[in-house]
Amino acid sequence: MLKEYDCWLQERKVTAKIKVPEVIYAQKGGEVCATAVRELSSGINRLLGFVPKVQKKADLKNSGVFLEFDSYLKPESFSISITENQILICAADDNGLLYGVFRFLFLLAQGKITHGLQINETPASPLRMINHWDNFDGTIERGYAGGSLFYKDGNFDFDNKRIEDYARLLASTGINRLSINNVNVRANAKLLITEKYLREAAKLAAIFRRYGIRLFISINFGAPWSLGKLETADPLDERVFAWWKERASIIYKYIPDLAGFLVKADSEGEPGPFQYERTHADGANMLAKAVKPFGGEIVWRCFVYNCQQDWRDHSFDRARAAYDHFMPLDGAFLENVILQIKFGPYDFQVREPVTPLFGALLKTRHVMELQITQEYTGHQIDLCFLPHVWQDIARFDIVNNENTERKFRIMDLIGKYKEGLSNIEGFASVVNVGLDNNWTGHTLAQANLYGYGRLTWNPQLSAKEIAQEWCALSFGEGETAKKIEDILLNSYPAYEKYNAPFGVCFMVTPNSHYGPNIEGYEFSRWGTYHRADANAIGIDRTPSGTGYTEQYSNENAAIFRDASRCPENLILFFHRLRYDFKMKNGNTLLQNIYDTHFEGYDETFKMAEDWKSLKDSLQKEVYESVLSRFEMQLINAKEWRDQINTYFFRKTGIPDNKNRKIFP
Ligand code: GCV
Repeated sequence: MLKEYDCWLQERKVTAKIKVPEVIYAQKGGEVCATAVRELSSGINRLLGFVPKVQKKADLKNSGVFLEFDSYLKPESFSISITENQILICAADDNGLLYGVFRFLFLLAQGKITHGLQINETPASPLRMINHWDNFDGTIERGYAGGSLFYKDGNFDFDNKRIEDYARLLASTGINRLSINNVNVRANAKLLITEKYLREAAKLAAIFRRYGIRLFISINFGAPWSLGKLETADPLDERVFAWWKERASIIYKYIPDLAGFLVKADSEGEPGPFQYERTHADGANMLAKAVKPFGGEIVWRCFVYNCQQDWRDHSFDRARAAYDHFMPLDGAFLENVILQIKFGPYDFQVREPVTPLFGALLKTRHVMELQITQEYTGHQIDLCFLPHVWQDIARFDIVNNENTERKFRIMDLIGKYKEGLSNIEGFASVVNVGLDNNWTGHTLAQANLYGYGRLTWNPQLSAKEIAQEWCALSFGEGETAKKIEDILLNSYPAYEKYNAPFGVCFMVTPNSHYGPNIEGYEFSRWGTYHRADANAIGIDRTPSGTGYTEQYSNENAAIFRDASRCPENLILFFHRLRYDFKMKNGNTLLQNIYDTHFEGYDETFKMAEDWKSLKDSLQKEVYESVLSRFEMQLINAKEWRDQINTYFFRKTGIPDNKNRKIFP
């Protein structure tokens, strides 16, 4: 029986392929090591039905499960060795032991613990971070799974047990950092860095600490004037620095291991250094100096663009913004500043190219920002298995040089920053959880949270591998799990097809970002246009247009600027094309638009039917709650299909060559 609340840490009796010893020998470590021992003991009980004894003193001759420290291993790494009568989990530090324990339990649950097994794992990314966009009033910006786990009515309000269960879920996939409040720091959230709220924040930090997760606080760059009664927040004003320094010393009294501050500055109305004609390096470095004595870091977002654009002005291209703002600053940031860059140049669209800043920034630490919450990918009403999106991103080759064997794919570069190949240190992602009993609204959206953690740990994992693991852990082995795996893997292609194929982006309802509104953003200030007319669609981003293609490495620029070489799933991002443009399958662009939208709906219909075929093998509540989401998704997919097809039929007057129904 799936307990939705337990996600991938289900209680299930498995038949182990080896005899798991009944004694755990645990070396003395810190708080996180104690958690590892508890998790191991309760995990064995959950899966094998007995509670092992825990002993401190290890006799290596005995049979037992041994948790050992091994200083030769890298930070947060672990090894697992299974011999005749012993299970050895080794790590250099507490976090490593906890991750080793969870991996052992995952493998046990999947029947993969066998004699002679030897595993060594090191996380690819040192920084594996979750961002909460939770507001103090209890709402969550872009949240689709109920209210905030942390706040209500302007105050902290959390259930310790629930937070602990959440920390356990995150740690089990390897998450080690978490920001607790929305990057839009408004209303009471500005006061989070004052004594009034820090006491409560410290309690939250204490729970996450036990699971090896350190917190970030999102701060408002304007705080020195909005809270501090200074008339300025100018980063080069000594009084402003002194204010932040004092603030930091107070904050760190409450949370001594705070990871640092997360900052959204000069973006969508948030204050920032531009107001004082200072650079983002000036802003970030001033804060970095303030937190440095306490070991803190500044995570500074690169989502900086002009959101007051005039749609009439074709010369300005929002896609260029992150690179144009931050590339000139490469090397200007202090060592405890990390830039957080959205994966694409726009904003978490269903398909956009990887931003050219990755690979270009060589002297600045940075992480890639993803979005687990489904802002543009169906609001956790529509099923969209995001590891599929992320897999494509991870496979992006920043150099793409055909003349060399060497690959410079994102997934190979993550964590290699010390080798001077890239400075990508890991990932941050906006999370998809809330107070709903199943955490994520759509039960199958739990796979996205799980998948994000796994991918930050090992970006080489494919969407299929992640789907397989998650299904086995959540639904057990067998036919049902296999069918759900197929449904997950079919979901992103279907969603992309009825939503915005060929990288066209933003045909979505303004503000809510659910459902179609094809010209919703066409005449707005947000800079996200497709400019469809009777003959053509898309933005020319080649040198004859906005020149965005030239921000990429030579080889990538050459591919993107040439419509015959550009990947078709991105072709409308880079090119303005006539509807009669011939695609690789021999059909016109217009016919491909019609085809994908019909297919997207049909594939969604098929997913819903596949789900219905599982009725007798699933527990009623799970079956019905997911079915009701599929019913809503079908309505949405139909709207997308019909509105888009009608829109282009009306523009062009050209019918579908297969004579399917397009409404006039
Ligand atoms: C937190 C998009 C979203 C906003 C979000 C912003 C950001 O514009 O729609 O809700 O604000 O991104 O990432 O800062």
